[in-house]
Amino acid sequence: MRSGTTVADLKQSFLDTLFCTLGRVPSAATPHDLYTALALSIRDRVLKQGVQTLETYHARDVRMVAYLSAEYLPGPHLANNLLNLGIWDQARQAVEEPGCDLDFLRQQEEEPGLGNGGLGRLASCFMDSMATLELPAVGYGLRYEFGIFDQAIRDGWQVEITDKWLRFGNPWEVVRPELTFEVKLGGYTEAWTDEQGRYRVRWIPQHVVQGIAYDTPILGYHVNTCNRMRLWKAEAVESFDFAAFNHGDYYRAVHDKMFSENITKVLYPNDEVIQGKNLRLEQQYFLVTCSLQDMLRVHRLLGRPLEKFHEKWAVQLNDTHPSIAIAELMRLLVDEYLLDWDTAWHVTRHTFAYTNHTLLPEALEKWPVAMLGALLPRHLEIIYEINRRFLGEVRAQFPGDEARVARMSLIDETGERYIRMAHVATVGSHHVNGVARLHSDLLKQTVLRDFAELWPEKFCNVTNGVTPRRFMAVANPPLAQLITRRIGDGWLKNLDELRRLESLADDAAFRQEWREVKLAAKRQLARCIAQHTGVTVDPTSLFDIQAKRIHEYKRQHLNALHILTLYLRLKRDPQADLPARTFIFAGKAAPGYFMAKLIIKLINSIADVVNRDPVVRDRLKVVFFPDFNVKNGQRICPAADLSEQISTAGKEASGTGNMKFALDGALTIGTLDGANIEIREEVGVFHARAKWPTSRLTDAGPMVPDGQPRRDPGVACSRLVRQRGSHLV
Ligand code: 26Q
Repeated sequence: MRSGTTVADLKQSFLDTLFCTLGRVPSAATPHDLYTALALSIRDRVLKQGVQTLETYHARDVRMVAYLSAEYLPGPHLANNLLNLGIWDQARQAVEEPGCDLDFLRQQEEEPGLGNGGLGRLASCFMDSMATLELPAVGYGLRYEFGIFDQAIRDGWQVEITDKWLRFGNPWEVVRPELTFEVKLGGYTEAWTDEQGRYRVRWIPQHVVQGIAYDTPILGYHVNTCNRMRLWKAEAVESFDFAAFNHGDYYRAVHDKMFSENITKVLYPNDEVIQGKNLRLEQQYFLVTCSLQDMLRVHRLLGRPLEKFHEKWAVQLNDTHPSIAIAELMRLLVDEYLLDWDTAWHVTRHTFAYTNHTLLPEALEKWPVAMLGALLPRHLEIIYEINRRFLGEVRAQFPGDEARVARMSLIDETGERYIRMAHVATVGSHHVNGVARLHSDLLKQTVLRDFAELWPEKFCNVTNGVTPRRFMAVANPPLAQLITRRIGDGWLKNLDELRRLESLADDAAFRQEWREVKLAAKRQLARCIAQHTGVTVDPTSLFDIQAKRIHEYKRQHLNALHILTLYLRLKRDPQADLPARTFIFAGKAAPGYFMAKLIIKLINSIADVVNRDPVVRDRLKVVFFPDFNVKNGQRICPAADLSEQISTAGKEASGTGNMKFALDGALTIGTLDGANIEIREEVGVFHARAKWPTSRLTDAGPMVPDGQPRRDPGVACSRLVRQRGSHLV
C-alpha cells in the first residue's frame, strides 16, 4: 500500500521503490539509493495529504496566503516529514529489517541551500507554521541550481565550494511541466489605440524565457494539512530556439538557451549588502511574474472576478526582493486584463503586505533607473505613474513641504537616479511590518518615518519566531522527550506552554535529567567537531557558541577579542580561577566581503595559538566549525551552554538563532538588540558575576553558582549595556 503507515507497509514501499523505481536490490544499492528509496516512499504519503488539502481548499473557497521569497532554507526534509506524519518509529523499524539504520540514511540527504541565512530560514519556518496551523498557503520561490556555497576552511581561510545539491536528484520535488509561464525581458513599449478606442500599451520584449514549476510538499505537524513550496526554474522557450535553429543560427539558439537558464543558475551569496547586478533583478522579476501569473491562472480557473483578486490572495513580500510584484500586478491587470488604473491599484494595495528585515542603509535595495528601465521598460513607466499619483497625495497632505516630497519619492534623485524599492513596497502594501519590537519601532523612526506619519495604521510589528518541531523535536529528541514527559506535548504547537516548566525549577530530578541531556548533546557535538576539524574538546567545559553569518555588525571579532583577553589572563596567571570553556564559531562569509573573511582567519589563527598552548590546555579551546547550514545548526544548537548574540545595538533586525539557542536551554550573552529584548522579557535576567565560578560546568549552570536564577527588573542590564558599550556580559 503506497499510503499505509504500518511498519509492514513502509518496508514494502521501501523495497518496492528501491527495486522498481531505482532498479536496485538492497545488496547492490549505495547508501544514497537506500535514502532515495525511503524518501520517495515517504513522499508518496505526503503527496496524498497534499492532494486532499487542495481539494479541501477548493471546497471551502478559501483565501490563500502567497509567501513571495527569493530565498528558502527548508533543511533536510526526511526527518521533518517523519515527525510530522508521526511515523518516525515505524520508519526506523521498516528500514532496520532490511539492515539499514535510519540515522545513517538521514545523513545521505543533501539539504536545499536556497538561501543565505535568517531571511530564508524564516520563510521556511513560516511555511512550517502555516501548515501546522492549517492555513491555506503557498510559498513561491526560485529553484537555484546552485544554492549557497559549501564552506571549507584551508589554512584558516574560507574556501567556497559549489553547492551541487541536485547532483543525485531531489526526491522531494515534483516537476509540473504543465505549469509554465512566459517571462518577457528587455525591449521597449509602444502605445496604441485598440478597436474600442482605448489607450493601450504593449511591451515588445528583447528576450522571452519560461518558468517551470517544481513543487515540494510542506506538511503540518500531526494535522492533515499539506501545503506546498512552488519553486520556478528558468528554461529557454522552445519556439524561440527553433526559430533560430531553422535559420541555421545554431550558435544563437544555444546562446539563448544558456541565457535563459542562467536566471535560476545560482543564488547570490550576499546578505545585507546590495550589489545592483542585472542578473539579480532578472531573478527577482522572474520569480514575481511566474508567481503572479500562477495566482491569476487559479483565480480565473475558478471563475472569480479579477476585481476581487485581493479577497482570495494575500501576498506577503519577504523583504523588498520581490517588491517589483507591485508594478507587475498593475501591469498584468491594466495591460493584459484591461482593468482601469484605479480598480487595479485598489486590488494591488489590498493584495500585498511587506516585511522589512533591515535598517542598514547599505542593505536597502535600490535599482538604477537606467538598469530597471532597460530590463523592465513597462514597469518603469508604471512606477513613475504610481509615484506621480502618490506624491500628489503627499502634497495634498503636506502642502509646500517639497523636502518631504523628495524624501518620500519612489525615486532617489539626489545623485544618480535610483528606484527605492522599500518605498515601492510601502506604498503598494496595506501593511508593513518589522521583525522584532525594537526593529519595528526604529523602522517608524528612521527609514520609513515619513510614511509612518502619513499612514500610521499601516505599520505593525510581527516578531520573528522559529519552529519548535524542527529545532527541538527533530534536532534534540532527548530534550523534547524530557519536556513532554513533564508537561505533555502541547508545547510543540504552542510554545507558551513551556511556562509550565517554571514550576519544575526546584525539582532536583528534573534538573539532573536536564543536565544529562545537555551533556549528551555536548558529547555528540564534540565527536562531530573532532571528525570535522580534528580538534578535541572537553564536553564538560562550557560550550560558548556564536553561529550565524559573519558580519562586522554581528561582532564575531568582539568575541574573538574576549578570547584573547581570557588567554592572556591565563598566560599571566596560570592558576587563574577560570572555568574550562570551549568557544565555538560557525558561519559563512559572503565571498566578496573581505573583512568577514579576515574575521574567520582571525578566529582560526587565535585557535591555532590557544589550542596548542600547554599552559591553557583543557581550559580554553577555540573551534571554527565549518559549513554552517540547517543540518549543522541542528547539531550545534542542542549543545550550547552560552549563546552569543552580541550585535551592535540597533543593527540586528531580530535574529532567530537567538531563539533556537534559548529553546535549547542556553544562557544568552546578548546586547539589547533585535528580539534579544523580547527573549529577555520571557526568560528573565541573570546578574552577571564579577568572577567566574570555580567549579567546571558539571552541575550548577553557568554564571549562576547557586543554581537560583534571580529575576531582575532590568535596570542592572541597561546600566551594564551603557557601561560596556552595549556588550552585555
Ligand atoms: C539582496 C539583493 C541582492 C543580493 C542579495 C540580497 C540579499 C539577500 C539576502 C539581501 C539580504 C538578504 C538576507 C537578509 C537577512 O537574512 N536578514 C535577516 O533576516 C532575519 C529574519 O527576519 C532577521 O532575524 C535578521 O536580523 C536579519 O539580519
